[in-house]
Amino acid sequence: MFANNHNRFHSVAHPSTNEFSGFKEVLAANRGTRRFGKRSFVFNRLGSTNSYAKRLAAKGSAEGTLVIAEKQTRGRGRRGRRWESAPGKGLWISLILRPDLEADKAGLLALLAGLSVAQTVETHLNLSAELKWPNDVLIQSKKFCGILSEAEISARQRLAWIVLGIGLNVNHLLEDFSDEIRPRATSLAIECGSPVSRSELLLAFLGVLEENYLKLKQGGAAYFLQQWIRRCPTFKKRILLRQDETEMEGIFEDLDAGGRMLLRLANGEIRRISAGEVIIQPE
Ligand code: BT5
Repeated sequence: MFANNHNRFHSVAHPSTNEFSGFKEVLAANRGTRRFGKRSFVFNRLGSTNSYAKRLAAKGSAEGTLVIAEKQTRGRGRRGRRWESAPGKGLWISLILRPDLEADKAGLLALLAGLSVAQTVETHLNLSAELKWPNDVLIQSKKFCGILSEAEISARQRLAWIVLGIGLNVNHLLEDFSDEIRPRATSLAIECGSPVSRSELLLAFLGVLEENYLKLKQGGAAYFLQQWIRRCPTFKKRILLRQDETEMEGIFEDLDAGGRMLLRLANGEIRRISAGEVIIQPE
């Protein structure tokens, strides 16, 4: 579906500058999804697509509403961390879902988004992606995608809505990343060796995510967790998990039905973890 010519990329200084992004037109012509991206808000520049989508969700916007920006000035990671969102290089998107699931299933949807990114780049770009709990998608240990999910919980402890924010480095060259993240970041163009059409990638991803989401709602959680685990190099391995100021070492034993990590500590105790940072993988 996409060009995969290893020689071409290096002869093009800034591969994305000539690309017609036209997300609005591309989304309007999309026939590949039933609901995802049918309503869209397209910006040249926005603080954060997640912040905007959360406001839309709170005002009642429909499931499948998509917010996308060419550039974010305040792109966010988890816990207020910064997400680098260079103009015209990536896909900076947020999708509103109204899954009517128990609140403790929110983590599952973030895992599903990461899995869908991995499956999209495998199928459409022939790349192998790795998943890092809870929300990173990597290629050969370098991060090209992060997921930020933010939800509103109803009084009945169900998900009133959830915004899935997906940041995907597509046409970055290494010099487009800050010194701070350059050693640990990559883009799809770097990995393919040629530029990648962001609009084709967007449509492909929305199709995969919608199909996965519908299957999940029909009771397919166990299957998705298996698919997620298959792509996770630290599964069943010894890891170091950081939560705020504390660190725990243990074996990444399993995922529960809500996407939480079951971490087996040295004394045999199993901890159920819903947030944290896998920081090293000592052998
Ligand atoms: C994430 O946070 O990985 C979630 C990122 C979600 C971004 C999307 S873009 C669309 C939507 N709108 C938003 O405002 N956000 C979402 P976390 O796990 O906390 O990782 C953040 C860390 O990743 C930073 O502290 C950096 O070390 C690193 N980082 C920042 N920008 C990056 C990039 N473009 N590529 C790779 N790594 C990056």
